[in-house]
Amino acid sequence: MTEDEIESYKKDGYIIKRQLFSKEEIDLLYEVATDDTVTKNSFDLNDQDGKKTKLTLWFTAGDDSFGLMSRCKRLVESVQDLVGPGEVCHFHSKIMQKQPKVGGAWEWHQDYGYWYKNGFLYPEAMISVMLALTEANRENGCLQVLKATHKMQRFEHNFIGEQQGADPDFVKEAVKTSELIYCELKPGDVLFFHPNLLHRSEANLSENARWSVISAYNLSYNIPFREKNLSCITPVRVVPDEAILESGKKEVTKADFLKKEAEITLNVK
Ligand SMILES: O=C(O)CCC(=O)C(=O)O
Repeated sequence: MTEDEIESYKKDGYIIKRQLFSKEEIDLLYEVATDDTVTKNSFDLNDQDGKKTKLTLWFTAGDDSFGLMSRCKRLVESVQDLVGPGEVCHFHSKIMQKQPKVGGAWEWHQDYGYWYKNGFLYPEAMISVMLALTEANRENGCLQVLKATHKMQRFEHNFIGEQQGADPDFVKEAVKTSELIYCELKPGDVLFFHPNLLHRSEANLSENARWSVISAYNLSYNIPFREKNLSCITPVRVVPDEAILESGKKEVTKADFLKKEAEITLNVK
């Protein structure tokens, strides 16, 4: 990250790095994402209109293609530049599968609205990183953010249907005073965003799938007192950028895939 990019992240609460991953890498990752192991381990969360948002989530970043992606030098160094000093750990990754016509919406929320409930004390030590596996645009429900809302407080989060959303009264005020940004991404683009940045996405009513992977990171000093999973405080074993392609197609097979029932009690998306 350049100084300007770091400044921009601090000011706006997000930054987009275009084409951080090559077409060859995205082709390989998309092939792995559409494998049986990922789709079989996905679960649905219904939005308010009964549309389904499908995701597959795991904690440990291993030696599969997505583990290598989330541990590769360019990504971990970018995260480090944005979150500052400390040992970077991988909290979890999830493949968001927004299918054509049926992919559901996400309510306005802050990721720290959830993670606070896991007992993390320092939001500044955390970050979300979204890599587009397909094009994401306004038609297929790209992520929307309210610029600079990371400077507001953490809002109360409660269930709105099956999802947790930020207190609607506070969201209404935040919407009035903040610029709405549609984060349109091409495959290979990466959006880095602050855990207190308000964001949402609309349903995918288009003919095109919108798939992405979101990896969440944490610094090892930020030890959660209600989270049993140790990945979030285990420093990432960084691999060279070439590792993704050099290792070839490696399926995601995990002992720690998250199941929906666990999601409800753990407050982890
Ligand atoms: O992928 C999306 O549409 C929304 C995901 C999201 O907001 C999140 O995981 O925090």
